[in-house]
Order: sequence, then structure tokens, then C-alpha cells
Amino acid sequence: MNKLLVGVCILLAAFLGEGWYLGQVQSELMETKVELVDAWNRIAHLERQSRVPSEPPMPGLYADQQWELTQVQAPTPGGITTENREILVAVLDTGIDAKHEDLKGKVLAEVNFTDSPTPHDIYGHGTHTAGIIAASNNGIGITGVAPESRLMNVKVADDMGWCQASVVALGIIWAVDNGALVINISVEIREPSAELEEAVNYAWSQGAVVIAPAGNKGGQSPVYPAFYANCIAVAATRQDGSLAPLSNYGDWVDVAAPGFNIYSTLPNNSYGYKSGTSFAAAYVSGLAALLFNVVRDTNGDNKTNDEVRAALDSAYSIKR
Ligand SMILES: [Ca+2]
Ligand SMILES: [Ca+2]
Repeated sequence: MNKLLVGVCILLAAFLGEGWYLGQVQSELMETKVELVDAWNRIAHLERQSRVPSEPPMPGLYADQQWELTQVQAPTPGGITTENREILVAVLDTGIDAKHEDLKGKVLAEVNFTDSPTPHDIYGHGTHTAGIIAASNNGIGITGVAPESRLMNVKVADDMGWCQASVVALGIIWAVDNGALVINISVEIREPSAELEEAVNYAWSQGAVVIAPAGNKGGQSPVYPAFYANCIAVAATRQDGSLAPLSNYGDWVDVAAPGFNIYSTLPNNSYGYKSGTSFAAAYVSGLAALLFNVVRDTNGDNKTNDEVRAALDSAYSIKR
């Protein structure tokens, strides 16, 4: 637990934009340092922009700490070049309300692996996740972490929020085969599944990153797929940067991100707050989408998911 708290403090410092943060990223990824600064500036810009009254607080905002963000040199809106590719993010969840005013035009593909009669989001979880990642920067509602990214609605959890490992595995394979580079799986499954692990490994082998919540039991027990080596496990922090009480933690958790009282899109053009490691995972998926724009294949393996993961690990990791 002490190690985790240290990590959370480090995470908090990262969000403050302190020099050591960029320094660490730069030292580990010299090739991409300028681009990473751009990505960071972009995020800082989005957070400041969200103070405009027409756009209520962005998910996960450290509202009390925004004055630190003003210390970061942010580009003007017209000068943003970081997000020049439309990265495809698969949202494996309870579906997405693709007609939401803040998600219109975002969902390029949808598939329903559940018994529900519709791929749309009845339960309300997947639409919230989708907004954190990709809500439009359009002067209404909220702005997602990667507002230029595009989404795949891969419904793997039913209208009560339940899902099975084998179904999630199918969803992962479908998403990868249809071009997703970021696979956000905001579900937690208690029992390990060889099928699920194989699907995660397949996604990694095809150049995608897989991101999943560490779980909401407030303990150290692993959940899946987050526990698997090729999946980035995300714990949730509160507004003050401390670990959210509901968040799981432990040596198997990779990074931490905002996941408490997160404001985002809900079905039928509404908005609201939710808490949980699911939403922390969504935040990291948005960052991953941004990073796919800026990293280069520094080790020559013809994939950039390893560089994206390295950047996330170095900037947001829970030090052990
Ligand atoms: Ca918006
Ligand atoms: Ca590479």
C-alpha cells in the first residue's frame, strides 16, 4: 500500500506538469520528446478549455489544481497538430449512444455480442466511457481526452452490465481485425480465462494496446483482463490525486488515472457523474489514442504499441 501511495503522489506530480515529469519522459524516450511535450500541452489545453462555461468540467479534472496547468506552455487552438490522425478506439462495454450530441459521427462501426436486442447503450456505462475518450470539442457538453479519435462500439456487456470472458475475447478479436489500435475494456471479470488472455495477446501481437480497469473492490485481488501482462491495468484516483477508496491496487496494477466523480456523456443527450476504475481506464485510453499520433517506431518492430505503452508507463506508472 505504501508503494502505491508513493506512486499516486508521483502521478499527482505528473499532473502538475512539474519539470521532472517531462524530464523523465524525455530521458526514456528521447526520440519522441518534442511530440510528447506537444501531447502534454494538448491535454493541458483541453483541461483549461473545459473551464469555459459552455463546456462543463472535463472528466477527471483536477479542478483545484488547474493553476499549475497554466504553467505549461499550451498551444493556441489553431496550432494544435498533435491529433492529426483519427485513431480508432474500440469501446468494449455496454454499447454506446451513437446519437448523443457529443458523440455524433464518432462511432464508425458497431457490433453486438450480447443477448440484448440492440447495440445501443441501455445501461449507461459505455456511453460514459466513450465520452471520456472521444467527446467532441464542439462547444457543447464535454471534451474528451482525444476528441479527434473515432470509436468502435463493441457491445460485450448486456443491458444489466453483465459480461462473460469468452464474449469479451470475441470482442477483442473483432476489434483488432477491424483496425482498432486502442482497445478499452471497461469491465472486470473475477475468474481468469485462457481464452481472454489469448485474445489480449493477439491484440498486442497485432500492434494494439489493451487497457482495462483494475477493479472496484478496494482490494488487491486481480481482475481480468487487467491482470494479464499485455493489458494495461488502471487504478482510479480522486480529485486530490489520492487513490479512490473503491479502486483495487497492488503490484499487478500498471498506472493510475482520474476515476472518481467523473463527468461525462450519458444516453439520450444527458450528462452525469460516475466513479470507478472503468472511467480511469477510459482516460488512459484517450491518452493512448493521442500517443499513437506522436510516437515513432524506435525499436524497428513495425509496431508502435510498445512505444505507446512505454510512454504511458513512464508518465503515469505506479512506482514499485
Ligand atoms: Ca463537447
Ligand atoms: Ca515499436
